Amino acid sequence: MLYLFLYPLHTEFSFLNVFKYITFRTFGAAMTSVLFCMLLGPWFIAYMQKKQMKQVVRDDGPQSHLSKKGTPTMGGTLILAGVALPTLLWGDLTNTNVWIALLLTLSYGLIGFIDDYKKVIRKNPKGLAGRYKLLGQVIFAGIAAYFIFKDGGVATDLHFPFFKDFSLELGWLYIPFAILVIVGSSNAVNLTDGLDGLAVGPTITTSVTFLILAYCAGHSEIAKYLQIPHVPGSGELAIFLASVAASCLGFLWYNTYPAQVFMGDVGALALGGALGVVAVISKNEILLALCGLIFVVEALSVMIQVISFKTTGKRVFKMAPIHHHFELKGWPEPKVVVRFWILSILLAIATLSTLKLR
Ligand code: 57M
Repeated sequence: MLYLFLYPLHTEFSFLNVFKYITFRTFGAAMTSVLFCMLLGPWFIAYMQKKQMKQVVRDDGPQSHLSKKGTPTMGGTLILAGVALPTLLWGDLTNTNVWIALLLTLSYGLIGFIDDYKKVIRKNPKGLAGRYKLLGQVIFAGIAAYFIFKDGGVATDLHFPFFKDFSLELGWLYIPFAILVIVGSSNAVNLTDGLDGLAVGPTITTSVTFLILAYCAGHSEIAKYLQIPHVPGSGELAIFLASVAASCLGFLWYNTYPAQVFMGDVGALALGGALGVVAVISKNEILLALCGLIFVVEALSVMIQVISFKTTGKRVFKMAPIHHHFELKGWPEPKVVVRFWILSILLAIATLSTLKLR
């Protein structure tokens, strides 16, 4: 909004020329988001407490989790406001990719909100039935994928890190592939969100990494120099991703151990969807699996556990998702979380290093 209103005035006031630069607006969006979440956090937590929006904790989980009963939840609404408002304020609102990323994120937030609402307010422990959740995710991802290829100007070939001259032309199959990436990412982040700060940390490292990747893909000269696909307009996603990372950082202030608030499905499904959709738009789907390997491993641990239990009657992990396995092995919760963060930072460095290793 500031870009649309203030940049045209640069002919009269030359200092307004600064609004042209994505880097300046990225910084502005990040500062707005982090301050928004940090300053409104205490009010939000008190409000959720007053309205009895408290987490119901399953009693078949690790014993240490029983003390978390009553923690205010649905903090994702604060995160999403901290993403949407700064993106609208600092982003170029004529950019289709920004709208696709933002609306997909908010639509996934809506699915999560309905789920949380049923669990927390209606006291229905099952929440929104899994099949309706998945159906909603597939429909919204399908709409996003359609617009990415129709209006976003994104090609339908799949690129692989390390191989600069090789790409796989998927044609219309790119649409189901994009849906798989977005829905898979959303559910993987949701499964990861089971310890204080566990999902938020890798979401910050992944969104900062994708901020750099999207900026590079959107800049014709940098993309040419790095020999990565050039996606016109994807640089503007840096503003959206800065808002995601900074909003999560502000939220982490309150979500770190011992958490004063959980994000709920409204946050987890939306953040995972956000990472998935920017990976598709910036043509970095494979790199999302590397950068977000923590999320992939969490989801795989559930699949392995379920398949093993159904076929052999035996469990591979003490409990899935895998973070519960380490908890039950006796690692204190903050140790599991910080070690997963360390791995996520290393994965982000590995992801960025692929930019030069081609
Ligand atoms: C949601 N939700 C947390 C909070 C958060 C198929 C099965 C593996 C599914 C899985 C599942 O339901 N996962 C998705 C995980 C819950 O947190 C809420 O949910 C939101 C995210 N969607 O924002 O609102 C609990 O997680 C803890 N938590 C924190 N700090 C945080 O910052 O400590 C969350 C955020 C909270 C709190 O305790 O109450 C959750 O885990 O329920 N199911 C499971 O994860 C369950 N695993 C399981 O059943 N494993 C089985 C098989 C079938 C794979 C096995 O290993 O044999 C575990 N979860 C729990 N208890 N709570 C085990 C039992």
